[in-house]
Amino acid sequence: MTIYAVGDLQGCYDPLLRLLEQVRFDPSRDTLWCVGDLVNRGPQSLKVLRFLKSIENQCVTVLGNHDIHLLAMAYGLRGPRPSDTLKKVLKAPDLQELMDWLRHQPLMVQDQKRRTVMCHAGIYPWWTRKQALKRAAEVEALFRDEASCEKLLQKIYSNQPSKWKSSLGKTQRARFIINAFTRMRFCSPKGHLNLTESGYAGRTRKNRLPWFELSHPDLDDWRIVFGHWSALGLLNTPQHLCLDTGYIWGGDMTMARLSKNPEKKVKIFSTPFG
Ligand SMILES: [Mn+2]
Repeated sequence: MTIYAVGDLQGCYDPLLRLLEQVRFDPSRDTLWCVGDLVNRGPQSLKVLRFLKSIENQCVTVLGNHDIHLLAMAYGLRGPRPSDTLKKVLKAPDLQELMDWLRHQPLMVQDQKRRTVMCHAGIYPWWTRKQALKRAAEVEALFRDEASCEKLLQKIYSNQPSKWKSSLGKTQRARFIINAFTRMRFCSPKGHLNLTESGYAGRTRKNRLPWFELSHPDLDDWRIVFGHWSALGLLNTPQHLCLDTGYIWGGDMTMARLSKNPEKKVKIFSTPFG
């Protein structure tokens, strides 16, 4: 089995198809991993969702902040933002099925053989791999139950708490877990998330480091596949693979063939904007 991982699709279906053709993706043999943010900003969110749902047994995706925004809109809990392009999805006759599929997607996945994990934004540096998986599962269970999903979506839109403590109350805990997995970019050396900055230039500031520059207790010989941070460009090291190359901003869309051995570099494929 070959695993191909693709960066943020953001409602862009055509370049996804071009990449699948380029790698000769064969659903009987291969699996597609998506780093999340399947929808929004681009013009083809509905097509992307229908396509991924149609290959759901060959597709592993994690939830991104835009996917969660769409869920909140579908439940009528959030209004549109000026840059949203989700109207077609929200009016689709199969909206309910698509949203049911979406809220069953995880926040984090792992492939033990390849020693590879995937999430949308990153893994909070103060969590071990096992803790991260457990905390992801905690929120995934809430999303999978329709009533608790709706309740949770009403309460997650805040940047607080900025720091993890195991003593956090239920809602604060869920909110932090979602923010870390789907929105994190910078973190302070003491563990505070900075959720307001998205650039990359100021990376050397003392109190604001990219999350992946802070060491993880037990992920040294694992690879973390993620997206969400187009300003980074392609990041391809043995430990970190960021596939968000900002297609929606005129960059490439990027796909990687994940090597069986995480120490080996992955093979990168890309298709230009347009
Ligand atoms: Mn994102």
